[in-house]
Amino acid sequence: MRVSKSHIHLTFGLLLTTLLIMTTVGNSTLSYAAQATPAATEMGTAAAGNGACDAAVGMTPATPAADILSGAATGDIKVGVAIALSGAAKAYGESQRKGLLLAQNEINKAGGVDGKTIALLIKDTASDKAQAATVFQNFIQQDKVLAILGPTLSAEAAAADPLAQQASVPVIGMSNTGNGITEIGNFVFRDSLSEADAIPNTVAVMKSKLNIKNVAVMYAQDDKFSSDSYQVFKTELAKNGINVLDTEVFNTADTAFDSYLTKIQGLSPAPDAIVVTSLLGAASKIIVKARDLGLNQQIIGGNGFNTPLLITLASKAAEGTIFGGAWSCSNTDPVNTAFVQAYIAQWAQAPDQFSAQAYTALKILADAIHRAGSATDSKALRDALAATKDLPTPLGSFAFDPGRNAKQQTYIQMIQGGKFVLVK
Ligand code: 1QQ
Repeated sequence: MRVSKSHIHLTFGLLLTTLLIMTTVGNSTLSYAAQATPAATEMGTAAAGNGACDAAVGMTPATPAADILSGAATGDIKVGVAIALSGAAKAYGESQRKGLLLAQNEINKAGGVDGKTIALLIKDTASDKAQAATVFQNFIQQDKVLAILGPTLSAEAAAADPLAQQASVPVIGMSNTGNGITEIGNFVFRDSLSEADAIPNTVAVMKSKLNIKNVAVMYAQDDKFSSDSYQVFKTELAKNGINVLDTEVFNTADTAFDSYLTKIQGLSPAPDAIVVTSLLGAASKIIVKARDLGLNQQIIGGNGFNTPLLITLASKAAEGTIFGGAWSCSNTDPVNTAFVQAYIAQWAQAPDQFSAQAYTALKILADAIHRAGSATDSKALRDALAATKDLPTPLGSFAFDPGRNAKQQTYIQMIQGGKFVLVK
């Protein structure tokens, strides 16, 4: 269910779910929405787009067809793609790669941009700042790309984007949600919704729908996205009068979370929820360990949770987890439905937010190259990107705001019955 005027009124099913969550969380019994099943269908799983995604759950991902891979780096317009295909952000990077290849295939099969095909030069940033900077440097100096898509992590963007800015090469971040990204300069854009925009909506749901009063917070201090998200949560929780009983700080590569969670388990009063901001690996380990230890509070996450791999990794322990994001498979807008179906047909796998944002980024770029009237003038391209307007995409009708950020609605989702279900 999207946050749109037509859906402002809560349906009976959603109300029922909300009441169940409120009751169970309020009583601190085993809750995290396991009992909310009656509303699952009502909450969007029956919608066309989501139906297609749900049907793809359990499919064995396809071996990429030769035609989509072999020609990826061949074409008239060189676009650098700097994504994490190894390291802590690998899961997101893989989705981005698939979304981009799909978009490239569609654009080139339809004749390219004004007759010129797009070449994607895909390089692995390894989830590493220094490597991301090196990849950018090579794209700019050796490959002389027209534009760069990526890098995957905000931490990488903080290190690499200044190089593109200096060289006047436009960059579109496809997953950077941390603070200060587009402030790097006027050649830096992002089509990913910032956590500063998404988290206030998540906290509003925590307060008004889940009746959460006290929380424990856990965040990875060594990753920009994770620590920026923590700051946003901290501010928003305070604004909404939600008490932070305890804050536990860890590192992205940590694998043992017993001591942090045992400390949280000993808190009095007990927190109503645990807020976790980190990338997928640590997040899934925390969720599994929390349930192992018998902690039954609702777990609230952020952008790092926006992949069905969380369900694969944490399995049943992931049930009831809530997080905000910029895209939903259940959005039945025709452009999104077409994307979902094309993605599943290509990859035998459901898309996620990261693939949708990557697919959209290449469509935004192609549209801007066309409007710039040049496939070589990077300044004209920058201006055309800034003027992007009313572009139909899986993320909705797209435009950058004056600060070159994405402005769109937040979808709050919960894992329920092994699926992503909209809670608002
Ligand atoms: C960022 C993120 C990550 C969680 C996803 C790639 O949002 O680093 O900004």
